[in-house]
Amino acid sequence: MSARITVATTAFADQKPGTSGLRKKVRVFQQPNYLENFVQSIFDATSGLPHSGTDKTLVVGGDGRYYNNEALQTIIKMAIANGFTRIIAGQNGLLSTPAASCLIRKFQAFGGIILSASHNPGGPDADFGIKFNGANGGPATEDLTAAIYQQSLDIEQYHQHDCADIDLERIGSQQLQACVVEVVDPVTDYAHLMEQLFDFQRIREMLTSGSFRMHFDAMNAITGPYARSILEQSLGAPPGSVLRGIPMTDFGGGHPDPNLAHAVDLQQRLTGSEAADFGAASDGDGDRNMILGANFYVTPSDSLAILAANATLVPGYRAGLAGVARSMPTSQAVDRVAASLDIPCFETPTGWKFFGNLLDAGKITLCGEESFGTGSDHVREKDGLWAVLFWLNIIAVRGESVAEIVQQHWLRYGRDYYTRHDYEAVESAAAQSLVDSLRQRLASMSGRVFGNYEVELADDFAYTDPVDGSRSKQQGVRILMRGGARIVYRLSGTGTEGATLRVYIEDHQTDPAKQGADPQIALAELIALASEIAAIEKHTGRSLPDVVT
Ligand code: VG1
Ligand code: CO
Repeated sequence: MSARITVATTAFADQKPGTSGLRKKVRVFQQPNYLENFVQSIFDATSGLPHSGTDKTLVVGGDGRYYNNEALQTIIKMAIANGFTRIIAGQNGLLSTPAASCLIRKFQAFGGIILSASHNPGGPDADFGIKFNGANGGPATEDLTAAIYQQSLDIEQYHQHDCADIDLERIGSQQLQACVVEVVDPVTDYAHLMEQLFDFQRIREMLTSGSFRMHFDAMNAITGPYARSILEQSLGAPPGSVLRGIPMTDFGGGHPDPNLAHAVDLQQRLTGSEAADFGAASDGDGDRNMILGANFYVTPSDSLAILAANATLVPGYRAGLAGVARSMPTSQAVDRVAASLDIPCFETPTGWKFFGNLLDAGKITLCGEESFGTGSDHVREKDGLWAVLFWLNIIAVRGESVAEIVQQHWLRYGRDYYTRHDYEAVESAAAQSLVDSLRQRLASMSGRVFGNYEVELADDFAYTDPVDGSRSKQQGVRILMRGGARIVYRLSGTGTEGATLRVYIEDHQTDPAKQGADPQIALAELIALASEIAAIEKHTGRSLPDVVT
Protein backbone atom coordinates (compact mmCIF):
# COMPACT_ATOMS: atom_id res chain seq x y z
CA MET A 1 0.00 0.00 0.00
CA SER A 2 1.31 3.45 -0.73
CA ALA A 3 0.09 6.76 0.55
CA ARG A 4 0.83 10.45 0.78
CA ILE A 5 2.23 11.33 4.15
CA THR A 6 2.94 14.70 5.73
CA VAL A 7 5.86 14.95 8.12
CA ALA A 8 6.34 17.71 10.71
CA THR A 9 9.78 19.31 10.60
CA THR A 10 11.74 22.25 11.94
CA ALA A 11 13.71 24.73 9.89
CA PHE A 12 17.48 24.76 9.39
CA ALA A 13 19.01 28.21 9.39
CA ASP A 14 21.75 27.48 6.84
CA GLN A 15 19.93 26.61 3.62
CA LYS A 16 20.87 29.75 1.72
CA PRO A 17 21.96 28.77 -1.81
CA GLY A 18 25.24 30.19 -3.14
CA THR A 19 26.48 30.85 -6.67
CA SER A 20 25.00 27.57 -7.90
CA GLY A 21 22.51 25.90 -5.56
CA LEU A 22 22.90 24.64 -2.01
CA ARG A 23 26.27 22.98 -1.37
CA LYS A 24 27.20 21.34 1.91
CA LYS A 25 29.15 18.42 3.24
CA VAL A 26 27.43 15.08 2.63
CA ARG A 27 27.06 14.68 6.39
CA VAL A 28 25.10 17.90 6.60
CA PHE A 29 22.71 16.64 3.93
CA GLN A 30 22.41 13.30 5.76
CA GLN A 31 20.91 14.92 8.85
CA PRO A 32 17.28 13.89 9.30
CA ASN A 33 14.96 16.16 7.27
CA TYR A 34 17.79 18.33 5.91
CA LEU A 35 17.34 17.34 2.26
CA GLU A 36 13.57 17.03 2.67
CA ASN A 37 13.29 20.55 4.06
CA PHE A 38 15.16 22.08 1.12
CA VAL A 39 13.25 20.08 -1.50
CA GLN A 40 9.90 21.01 0.06
CA SER A 41 11.06 24.63 0.12
CA ILE A 42 11.73 24.42 -3.63
CA PHE A 43 8.24 22.99 -4.24
CA ASP A 44 6.59 25.56 -1.97
CA ALA A 45 8.45 28.52 -3.47
CA THR A 46 7.59 27.44 -7.02
CA SER A 47 4.04 26.19 -6.43
CA GLY A 48 2.45 29.34 -7.86
CA LEU A 49 4.45 29.25 -11.11
CA PRO A 50 2.60 28.14 -14.24
CA HIS A 51 3.35 24.94 -16.11
CA SER A 52 2.81 24.29 -19.77
CA GLY A 53 0.68 21.42 -21.06
CA THR A 54 -1.45 19.06 -19.02
CA ASP A 55 1.41 17.45 -17.13
CA LYS A 56 3.47 19.03 -14.40
CA THR A 57 6.85 17.57 -15.28
CA LEU A 58 10.04 17.46 -13.24
CA VAL A 59 13.44 16.39 -14.59
CA VAL A 60 15.76 14.82 -12.02
CA GLY A 61 19.30 13.50 -12.06
CA GLY A 62 22.77 14.19 -10.83
CA ASP A 63 26.47 13.81 -11.37
CA GLY A 64 26.55 10.43 -9.62
CA ARG A 65 28.51 11.52 -6.59
CA TYR A 66 28.12 9.84 -3.22
CA TYR A 67 24.53 10.21 -1.90
CA ASN A 68 23.16 10.89 -5.42
CA ASN A 69 20.79 7.95 -5.53
CA GLU A 70 19.54 8.08 -1.94
CA ALA A 71 18.73 11.75 -2.44
CA LEU A 72 17.05 11.05 -5.75
CA GLN A 73 14.68 8.49 -4.22
CA THR A 74 13.63 11.04 -1.62
CA ILE A 75 13.16 13.76 -4.23
CA ILE A 76 11.05 11.60 -6.53
CA LYS A 77 8.79 10.47 -3.68
CA MET A 78 8.37 14.07 -2.56
CA ALA A 79 7.66 15.26 -6.11
CA ILE A 80 4.88 12.68 -6.42
CA ALA A 81 3.35 13.85 -3.14
CA ASN A 82 3.64 17.47 -4.27
CA GLY A 83 1.51 17.01 -7.37
CA PHE A 84 3.98 16.36 -10.17
CA THR A 85 2.34 14.11 -12.76
CA ARG A 86 5.43 13.22 -14.77
CA ILE A 87 9.00 12.73 -13.64
CA ILE A 88 11.85 12.27 -16.12
CA ALA A 89 14.87 10.67 -14.42
CA GLY A 90 18.27 9.86 -15.87
CA GLN A 91 19.02 6.12 -15.84
CA ASN A 92 20.85 5.14 -12.66
CA GLY A 93 20.20 8.65 -11.41
CA LEU A 94 22.71 10.19 -13.81
CA LEU A 95 22.34 13.40 -15.77
CA SER A 96 25.00 15.95 -16.58
CA THR A 97 23.95 19.51 -15.80
CA PRO A 98 23.72 20.51 -19.50
CA ALA A 99 21.83 17.29 -20.32
CA ALA A 100 19.33 18.05 -17.54
CA SER A 101 18.85 21.51 -19.03
CA CYS A 102 18.37 19.92 -22.46
CA LEU A 103 15.70 17.53 -21.12
CA ILE A 104 13.79 20.28 -19.27
CA ARG A 105 13.52 22.17 -22.53
CA LYS A 106 12.75 19.15 -24.68
CA PHE A 107 9.94 17.88 -22.42
CA GLN A 108 8.65 21.39 -21.66
CA ALA A 109 9.05 20.54 -18.01
CA PHE A 110 8.07 22.72 -15.10
CA GLY A 111 11.69 22.51 -14.05
CA GLY A 112 14.39 20.19 -12.82
CA ILE A 113 16.33 19.26 -9.73
CA ILE A 114 20.02 18.63 -10.34
CA LEU A 115 22.17 16.93 -7.75
CA SER A 116 25.76 18.10 -7.92
CA ALA A 117 28.47 20.02 -6.17
CA SER A 118 30.15 20.42 -9.55
CA HIS A 119 33.93 20.66 -9.25
CA ASN A 120 33.95 19.99 -5.49
CA PRO A 121 35.22 16.54 -4.44
CA GLY A 122 32.74 13.74 -3.70
CA GLY A 123 32.52 10.92 -1.15
CA PRO A 124 31.13 10.42 2.36
CA ASP A 125 33.41 13.12 3.79
CA ALA A 126 33.19 15.44 0.81
CA ASP A 127 30.54 17.60 -0.82
CA PHE A 128 26.98 17.28 -2.08
CA GLY A 129 24.72 19.83 -3.69
CA ILE A 130 21.24 20.43 -5.04
CA LYS A 131 19.78 23.08 -7.29
CA PHE A 132 16.54 23.90 -9.01
CA ASN A 133 16.33 24.88 -12.66
CA GLY A 134 13.21 26.48 -14.08
CA ALA A 135 11.14 25.90 -17.21
CA ASN A 136 13.72 27.55 -19.46
CA GLY A 137 16.23 24.91 -18.34
CA GLY A 138 18.35 27.40 -16.44
CA PRO A 139 19.31 27.93 -12.80
CA ALA A 140 16.72 29.61 -10.60
CA THR A 141 16.95 33.39 -10.73
CA GLU A 142 18.13 35.41 -7.76
CA ASP A 143 14.54 36.25 -6.77
CA LEU A 144 13.42 32.63 -6.85
CA THR A 145 16.54 31.55 -4.96
CA ALA A 146 15.72 34.10 -2.26
CA ALA A 147 12.14 32.80 -2.09
CA ILE A 148 13.35 29.20 -1.67
CA TYR A 149 15.64 30.29 1.13
CA GLN A 150 12.80 32.15 2.83
CA GLN A 151 10.61 29.04 2.63
CA SER A 152 13.41 27.00 4.19
CA LEU A 153 13.38 29.35 7.19
CA ASP A 154 9.61 29.09 7.62
CA ILE A 155 9.08 25.41 6.84
CA GLU A 156 7.02 23.29 9.25
CA GLN A 157 6.14 20.21 7.22
CA TYR A 158 6.92 18.30 4.06
CA HIS A 159 5.02 15.79 1.93
CA GLN A 160 6.22 12.46 0.76
CA HIS A 161 4.77 9.57 -1.17
CA ASP A 162 5.28 6.53 1.01
CA CYS A 163 6.32 3.66 -1.25
CA ALA A 164 9.16 1.28 -2.04
CA ASP A 165 12.21 2.64 -3.83
CA ILE A 166 11.72 3.41 -7.50
CA ASP A 167 13.64 1.34 -10.06
CA LEU A 168 16.04 3.76 -11.75
CA GLU A 169 18.06 1.08 -13.52
CA ARG A 170 15.56 0.06 -16.15
CA ILE A 171 14.67 2.42 -18.99
CA GLY A 172 10.91 2.81 -19.27
CA SER A 173 7.82 4.14 -17.47
CA GLN A 174 6.35 3.30 -14.08
CA GLN A 175 2.98 4.53 -12.84
CA LEU A 176 2.93 5.62 -9.21
CA GLN A 177 -0.42 7.01 -8.07
CA ALA A 178 -1.19 9.88 -10.45
CA CYS A 179 2.42 10.17 -11.59
CA VAL A 180 4.41 8.55 -14.37
CA VAL A 181 8.10 8.13 -13.66
CA GLU A 182 10.07 7.80 -16.91
CA VAL A 183 13.63 6.58 -16.73
CA VAL A 184 15.55 7.78 -19.79
CA ASP A 185 19.01 7.22 -21.21
CA PRO A 186 21.04 10.21 -19.96
CA VAL A 187 22.99 10.62 -23.20
CA THR A 188 20.56 10.14 -26.12
CA ASP A 189 18.72 13.47 -26.24
CA TYR A 190 21.83 15.48 -25.45
CA ALA A 191 23.84 13.71 -28.15
CA HIS A 192 21.05 14.38 -30.62
CA LEU A 193 21.18 18.10 -29.83
CA MET A 194 24.96 18.13 -30.37
CA GLU A 195 24.51 16.51 -33.79
CA GLN A 196 22.19 19.32 -34.79
CA LEU A 197 24.69 22.01 -33.85
CA PHE A 198 27.99 20.67 -35.13
CA ASP A 199 29.37 19.24 -38.37
CA PHE A 200 29.80 15.66 -37.15
CA GLN A 201 30.83 14.48 -40.61
CA ARG A 202 33.74 16.88 -40.74
CA ILE A 203 34.84 16.21 -37.17
CA ARG A 204 34.63 12.45 -37.82
CA GLU A 205 36.89 12.79 -40.87
CA MET A 206 39.46 14.59 -38.73
CA LEU A 207 39.30 12.17 -35.81
CA THR A 208 39.53 9.07 -38.02
CA SER A 209 42.24 10.47 -40.30
CA GLY A 210 44.98 9.03 -38.13
CA SER A 211 46.86 12.32 -38.16
CA PHE A 212 44.92 14.03 -35.37
CA ARG A 213 45.17 12.75 -31.81
CA MET A 214 42.95 13.90 -28.99
CA HIS A 215 42.26 13.07 -25.34
CA PHE A 216 39.30 13.94 -23.21
CA ASP A 217 39.63 13.61 -19.44
CA ALA A 218 36.24 12.85 -17.86
CA MET A 219 37.83 12.82 -14.40
CA ASN A 220 35.75 9.79 -13.34
CA ALA A 221 32.77 12.10 -13.30
CA ILE A 222 29.54 12.46 -15.26
CA THR A 223 30.93 13.18 -18.74
CA GLY A 224 32.44 9.68 -19.14
CA PRO A 225 29.34 8.10 -20.75
CA TYR A 226 28.65 11.21 -22.82
CA ALA A 227 32.21 11.51 -24.12
CA ARG A 228 32.50 7.82 -24.94
CA SER A 229 29.23 7.85 -26.81
CA ILE A 230 29.81 11.08 -28.72
CA LEU A 231 33.58 11.26 -29.20
CA GLU A 232 34.45 7.58 -29.50
CA GLN A 233 31.31 5.89 -30.80
CA SER A 234 29.74 8.61 -32.99
CA LEU A 235 32.80 10.56 -34.05
CA GLY A 236 35.28 7.71 -34.29
CA ALA A 237 37.97 8.87 -31.87
CA PRO A 238 40.00 5.72 -31.08
CA PRO A 239 38.91 3.80 -27.95
CA GLY A 240 40.95 5.13 -25.05
CA SER A 241 40.73 8.72 -26.26
CA VAL A 242 38.47 9.28 -23.26
CA LEU A 243 40.49 9.14 -20.05
CA ARG A 244 38.94 8.31 -16.66
CA GLY A 245 35.65 7.60 -18.44
CA ILE A 246 33.90 5.64 -15.70
CA PRO A 247 31.80 7.73 -13.28
CA MET A 248 32.60 7.02 -9.64
CA THR A 249 30.85 8.20 -6.50
CA ASP A 250 34.10 9.74 -5.21
CA PHE A 251 35.55 10.60 -8.65
CA GLY A 252 38.31 8.10 -7.99
CA GLY A 253 39.43 10.21 -5.04
CA GLY A 254 40.25 13.06 -7.41
CA HIS A 255 39.15 16.63 -7.58
CA PRO A 256 36.85 16.87 -10.62
CA ASP A 257 37.93 20.38 -11.52
CA PRO A 258 39.24 20.76 -15.06
CA ASN A 259 42.39 22.77 -14.63
CA LEU A 260 46.08 21.98 -15.00
CA ALA A 261 46.47 21.19 -11.30
CA HIS A 262 43.88 18.39 -11.43
CA ALA A 263 44.38 16.93 -14.91
CA VAL A 264 48.01 15.88 -14.66
CA ASP A 265 47.85 12.80 -16.90
CA LEU A 266 46.02 14.75 -19.58
CA GLN A 267 48.53 17.55 -19.42
CA GLN A 268 51.41 15.09 -19.81
CA ARG A 269 49.83 13.66 -22.94
CA LEU A 270 49.68 17.19 -24.35
CA THR A 271 53.28 18.01 -23.48
CA GLY A 272 56.58 17.38 -25.26
CA SER A 273 57.53 16.33 -28.77
CA GLU A 274 55.02 13.46 -28.78
CA ALA A 275 52.17 15.65 -27.60
CA ALA A 276 48.65 14.95 -28.85
CA ASP A 277 46.98 17.68 -30.93
CA PHE A 278 44.01 18.39 -28.71
CA GLY A 279 43.14 17.84 -25.08
CA ALA A 280 40.09 18.67 -23.03
CA ALA A 281 38.56 17.97 -19.65
CA SER A 282 35.26 18.55 -17.92
CA ASP A 283 34.16 18.77 -14.32
CA GLY A 284 32.00 16.74 -11.90
CA ASP A 285 28.68 17.65 -13.48
CA GLY A 286 29.84 18.18 -17.06
CA ASP A 287 29.28 21.90 -17.45
CA ARG A 288 32.91 23.09 -17.44
CA ASN A 289 35.64 22.65 -20.01
CA MET A 290 39.37 23.06 -20.27
CA ILE A 291 40.92 23.23 -23.73
CA LEU A 292 44.55 22.32 -24.49
CA GLY A 293 46.57 22.16 -27.68
CA ALA A 294 49.96 20.51 -28.14
CA ASN A 295 52.11 22.26 -25.54
CA PHE A 296 49.47 24.94 -25.30
CA TYR A 297 46.87 26.00 -22.73
CA VAL A 298 43.85 28.08 -23.71
CA THR A 299 42.48 30.36 -21.01
CA PRO A 300 38.71 30.06 -20.67
CA SER A 301 38.35 33.78 -21.34
CA ASP A 302 40.26 33.44 -24.61
CA SER A 303 38.26 30.34 -25.47
CA LEU A 304 34.99 32.27 -25.25
CA ALA A 305 36.40 35.03 -27.45
CA ILE A 306 37.71 32.55 -30.03
CA LEU A 307 34.41 30.64 -30.19
CA ALA A 308 32.64 33.96 -30.76
CA ALA A 309 35.09 35.05 -33.47
CA ASN A 310 34.79 31.71 -35.30
CA ALA A 311 31.13 30.91 -34.65
CA THR A 312 29.98 31.16 -38.25
CA LEU A 313 32.26 28.23 -39.16
CA VAL A 314 29.93 26.00 -37.14
CA PRO A 315 26.53 24.92 -38.58
CA GLY A 316 24.48 25.80 -35.49
CA TYR A 317 25.83 29.36 -35.45
CA ARG A 318 26.19 29.98 -39.18
CA ALA A 319 23.67 32.82 -39.07
CA GLY A 320 25.88 34.77 -36.66
CA LEU A 321 25.49 35.86 -33.07
CA ALA A 322 22.81 38.14 -31.65
CA GLY A 323 25.18 39.20 -28.89
CA VAL A 324 27.54 37.81 -26.28
CA ALA A 325 27.89 38.00 -22.51
CA ARG A 326 30.58 37.31 -19.97
CA SER A 327 30.67 37.31 -16.20
CA MET A 328 32.32 40.41 -14.78
CA PRO A 329 35.61 38.73 -13.70
CA THR A 330 36.03 37.11 -17.15
CA SER A 331 38.64 38.86 -19.29
CA GLN A 332 37.63 41.48 -21.81
CA ALA A 333 38.81 39.39 -24.78
CA VAL A 334 35.24 38.67 -25.92
CA ASP A 335 34.36 42.38 -25.70
CA ARG A 336 36.88 43.03 -28.47
CA VAL A 337 35.31 40.40 -30.70
CA ALA A 338 31.84 41.80 -30.04
CA ALA A 339 33.03 45.30 -30.92
CA SER A 340 34.50 44.10 -34.19
CA LEU A 341 31.33 42.11 -35.03
CA ASP A 342 29.28 45.13 -33.98
CA ILE A 343 27.09 43.08 -31.64
CA PRO A 344 26.20 43.79 -27.99
CA CYS A 345 28.36 42.48 -25.16
CA PHE A 346 26.84 42.18 -21.66
CA GLU A 347 28.77 42.01 -18.40
CA THR A 348 26.95 40.02 -15.71
CA PRO A 349 27.67 38.92 -12.14
CA THR A 350 29.32 35.52 -11.59
CA GLY A 351 27.04 32.51 -12.03
CA TRP A 352 25.07 31.12 -14.94
CA LYS A 353 21.72 32.26 -13.55
CA PHE A 354 22.46 35.78 -14.81
CA PHE A 355 22.68 34.68 -18.46
CA GLY A 356 19.18 33.13 -18.51
CA ASN A 357 17.14 36.26 -19.18
CA LEU A 358 19.56 37.46 -21.88
CA LEU A 359 19.39 34.08 -23.62
CA ASP A 360 15.60 33.82 -23.29
CA ALA A 361 15.16 37.31 -24.71
CA GLY A 362 17.38 36.50 -27.69
CA LYS A 363 19.83 39.23 -26.75
CA ILE A 364 22.81 36.88 -26.72
CA THR A 365 23.81 33.65 -28.43
CA LEU A 366 27.11 32.81 -26.67
CA CYS A 367 28.24 33.44 -23.11
CA GLY A 368 30.93 32.36 -20.72
CA GLU A 369 32.90 32.67 -17.53
CA GLU A 370 36.58 32.66 -16.68
CA SER A 371 35.98 29.57 -14.53
CA PHE A 372 36.09 27.13 -17.46
CA GLY A 373 32.46 27.71 -18.41
CA THR A 374 31.17 28.38 -21.93
CA GLY A 375 27.73 27.93 -23.41
CA SER A 376 25.08 29.15 -25.81
CA ASP A 377 21.36 29.42 -26.36
CA HIS A 378 21.15 25.66 -27.08
CA VAL A 379 20.51 25.02 -23.35
CA ARG A 380 20.50 27.27 -20.28
CA GLU A 381 23.63 25.94 -18.59
CA LYS A 382 27.27 26.08 -19.42
CA ASP A 383 28.22 23.00 -21.36
CA GLY A 384 31.58 21.23 -21.28
CA LEU A 385 31.28 18.77 -24.17
CA TRP A 386 29.54 21.35 -26.31
CA ALA A 387 32.63 23.57 -25.99
CA VAL A 388 34.88 20.64 -26.89
CA LEU A 389 32.82 19.90 -30.00
CA PHE A 390 32.82 23.61 -30.91
CA TRP A 391 36.62 23.63 -30.79
CA LEU A 392 36.89 20.39 -32.77
CA ASN A 393 34.55 21.80 -35.41
CA ILE A 394 36.61 24.99 -35.72
CA ILE A 395 39.87 23.03 -35.94
CA ALA A 396 38.42 20.68 -38.55
CA VAL A 397 37.30 23.60 -40.72
CA ARG A 398 40.39 25.76 -40.30
CA GLY A 399 42.90 22.93 -40.48
CA GLU A 400 45.16 24.73 -38.02
CA SER A 401 46.49 23.81 -34.61
CA VAL A 402 45.04 25.13 -31.36
CA ALA A 403 48.15 27.30 -30.87
CA GLU A 404 47.92 28.76 -34.37
CA ILE A 405 44.25 29.62 -33.91
CA VAL A 406 44.86 31.34 -30.56
CA GLN A 407 48.00 33.18 -31.67
CA GLN A 408 46.30 34.49 -34.78
CA HIS A 409 43.48 35.66 -32.57
CA TRP A 410 45.95 37.59 -30.41
CA LEU A 411 47.55 39.19 -33.46
CA ARG A 412 44.22 40.56 -34.51
CA TYR A 413 42.68 41.52 -31.16
CA GLY A 414 45.68 41.73 -28.84
CA ARG A 415 46.30 39.27 -26.02
CA ASP A 416 44.38 39.59 -22.79
CA TYR A 417 46.87 38.24 -20.28
CA TYR A 418 44.83 36.68 -17.50
CA THR A 419 45.23 34.85 -14.24
CA ARG A 420 43.12 33.97 -11.22
CA HIS A 421 44.65 33.49 -7.79
CA ASP A 422 42.60 31.60 -5.21
CA TYR A 423 43.22 31.68 -1.47
CA GLU A 424 41.25 28.72 -0.14
CA ALA A 425 39.84 27.85 3.28
CA VAL A 426 40.55 31.31 4.62
CA GLU A 427 38.86 32.07 7.90
CA SER A 428 35.48 33.58 6.96
CA ALA A 429 35.74 36.65 9.17
CA ALA A 430 39.23 37.46 7.85
CA ALA A 431 38.07 37.19 4.24
CA GLN A 432 35.07 39.38 4.98
CA SER A 433 37.19 42.03 6.66
CA LEU A 434 39.52 42.11 3.65
CA VAL A 435 36.57 42.80 1.36
CA ASP A 436 35.01 45.31 3.77
CA SER A 437 38.26 47.20 4.00
CA LEU A 438 38.51 47.36 0.20
CA ARG A 439 34.95 48.62 -0.02
CA GLN A 440 35.68 51.41 2.43
CA ARG A 441 38.63 52.61 0.39
CA LEU A 442 37.01 52.50 -3.05
CA ALA A 443 36.07 56.16 -3.23
CA SER A 444 39.60 57.30 -2.42
CA MET A 445 41.23 55.06 -4.97
CA SER A 446 40.24 56.74 -8.19
CA GLY A 447 43.13 58.65 -9.80
CA ARG A 448 45.78 57.00 -7.64
CA VAL A 449 48.97 55.91 -9.36
CA PHE A 450 50.63 52.59 -8.53
CA GLY A 451 53.86 52.07 -10.50
CA ASN A 452 52.90 51.89 -14.17
CA TYR A 453 49.18 51.88 -13.44
CA GLU A 454 46.68 54.62 -12.70
CA VAL A 455 43.27 53.76 -11.23
CA GLU A 456 40.51 54.96 -13.51
CA LEU A 457 37.60 53.65 -11.47
CA ALA A 458 37.20 51.48 -8.38
CA ASP A 459 33.78 50.16 -7.47
CA ASP A 460 31.72 47.26 -6.16
CA PHE A 461 30.11 45.72 -9.21
CA ALA A 462 26.33 46.02 -9.44
CA TYR A 463 24.15 44.72 -12.23
CA THR A 464 20.74 45.65 -13.47
CA ASP A 465 19.19 42.89 -15.54
CA PRO A 466 18.22 44.54 -18.85
CA VAL A 467 15.22 42.21 -19.24
CA ASP A 468 13.46 42.25 -15.88
CA GLY A 469 15.16 45.24 -14.25
CA SER A 470 16.22 43.25 -11.18
CA ARG A 471 19.27 44.63 -9.42
CA SER A 472 22.18 42.64 -7.92
CA LYS A 473 24.66 44.49 -5.76
CA GLN A 474 28.04 43.75 -4.20
CA GLN A 475 29.11 41.33 -6.91
CA GLY A 476 32.85 41.93 -6.62
CA VAL A 477 35.30 44.76 -6.07
CA ARG A 478 36.77 46.04 -9.33
CA ILE A 479 39.84 48.18 -9.72
CA LEU A 480 39.95 49.37 -13.30
CA MET A 481 43.18 50.90 -14.55
CA ARG A 482 43.59 53.35 -17.38
CA GLY A 483 44.32 51.37 -20.55
CA GLY A 484 42.14 48.41 -19.58
CA ALA A 485 44.10 46.48 -16.93
CA ARG A 486 41.90 45.21 -14.09
CA ILE A 487 42.09 43.66 -10.66
CA VAL A 488 38.92 42.06 -9.29
CA TYR A 489 38.29 40.61 -5.83
CA ARG A 490 35.37 38.47 -4.77
CA LEU A 491 34.53 35.70 -2.35
CA SER A 492 33.49 32.33 -3.72
CA GLY A 493 29.89 31.25 -3.29
CA THR A 494 30.39 27.52 -3.92
CA GLY A 495 32.69 26.40 -1.11
CA THR A 496 31.68 24.37 1.92
CA GLU A 497 34.50 25.28 4.31
CA GLY A 498 35.62 28.76 5.38
CA ALA A 499 35.94 31.31 2.60
CA THR A 500 37.78 31.32 -0.71
CA LEU A 501 39.14 34.65 -1.89
CA ARG A 502 39.40 34.90 -5.65
CA VAL A 503 41.63 37.56 -7.18
CA TYR A 504 41.33 38.05 -10.94
CA ILE A 505 44.07 39.93 -12.76
CA GLU A 506 44.33 40.92 -16.41
CA ASP A 507 46.08 43.26 -18.82
CA HIS A 508 45.87 43.78 -22.57
CA GLN A 509 48.92 43.46 -24.82
CA THR A 510 48.74 44.58 -28.44
CA ASP A 511 52.45 44.30 -29.26
CA PRO A 512 52.93 40.93 -31.06
CA ALA A 513 56.52 40.76 -29.82
CA LYS A 514 55.24 40.69 -26.24
CA GLN A 515 52.38 38.19 -26.62
CA GLY A 516 54.34 35.03 -25.87
CA ALA A 517 55.11 35.43 -22.17
CA ASP A 518 54.01 33.39 -19.17
CA PRO A 519 51.01 35.27 -17.73
CA GLN A 520 52.51 35.12 -14.22
CA ILE A 521 55.49 37.08 -15.55
CA ALA A 522 53.61 39.39 -17.88
CA LEU A 523 51.25 40.26 -15.01
CA ALA A 524 53.86 40.27 -12.23
CA GLU A 525 53.51 43.96 -11.40
CA LEU A 526 49.71 43.79 -11.25
CA ILE A 527 49.83 40.59 -9.20
CA ALA A 528 52.04 42.28 -6.62
CA LEU A 529 49.77 45.30 -6.69
CA ALA A 530 46.72 43.15 -6.11
CA SER A 531 48.25 41.72 -2.94
CA GLU A 532 49.35 45.13 -1.76
CA ILE A 533 46.07 46.98 -2.38
CA ALA A 534 44.01 44.37 -0.51
CA ALA A 535 46.70 43.69 2.12
CA ILE A 536 46.09 40.00 1.52
CA GLU A 537 48.84 38.77 3.81
CA LYS A 538 47.81 41.09 6.63
CA HIS A 539 44.21 39.89 6.53
CA THR A 540 44.63 36.20 5.72
CA GLY A 541 48.14 35.37 6.88
CA ARG A 542 48.81 33.97 3.39
CA SER A 543 51.65 35.23 1.25
CA LEU A 544 50.87 32.99 -1.73
CA PRO A 545 47.67 31.69 -3.33
CA ASP A 546 46.69 27.99 -3.10
CA VAL A 547 45.60 27.68 -6.71
CA VAL A 548 46.70 29.67 -9.73
CA THR A 549 44.79 29.29 -12.98
C1 VG1 B 1 32.31 29.26 -9.23
C2 VG1 B 1 32.77 30.01 -10.46
C3 VG1 B 1 31.57 30.54 -11.22
C4 VG1 B 1 30.64 29.38 -11.56
C5 VG1 B 1 30.26 28.64 -10.30
C6 VG1 B 1 29.44 27.41 -10.57
O1 VG1 B 1 31.61 30.14 -8.37
O2 VG1 B 1 33.62 31.07 -10.11
O3 VG1 B 1 32.01 31.19 -12.38
O4 VG1 B 1 29.48 29.85 -12.19
O5 VG1 B 1 31.44 28.21 -9.62
O6 VG1 B 1 30.09 26.55 -11.45
P1 VG1 B 1 32.30 30.83 -7.09
O7 VG1 B 1 31.20 31.58 -6.41
O8 VG1 B 1 32.90 29.73 -6.28
O9 VG1 B 1 33.37 31.72 -7.62
V1 VG1 B 1 29.90 24.90 -11.35
O10 VG1 B 1 30.72 24.21 -12.57
O11 VG1 B 1 30.29 24.74 -9.76
O12 VG1 B 1 28.17 24.63 -11.45
CO1 CO C 1 30.12 22.29 -12.84
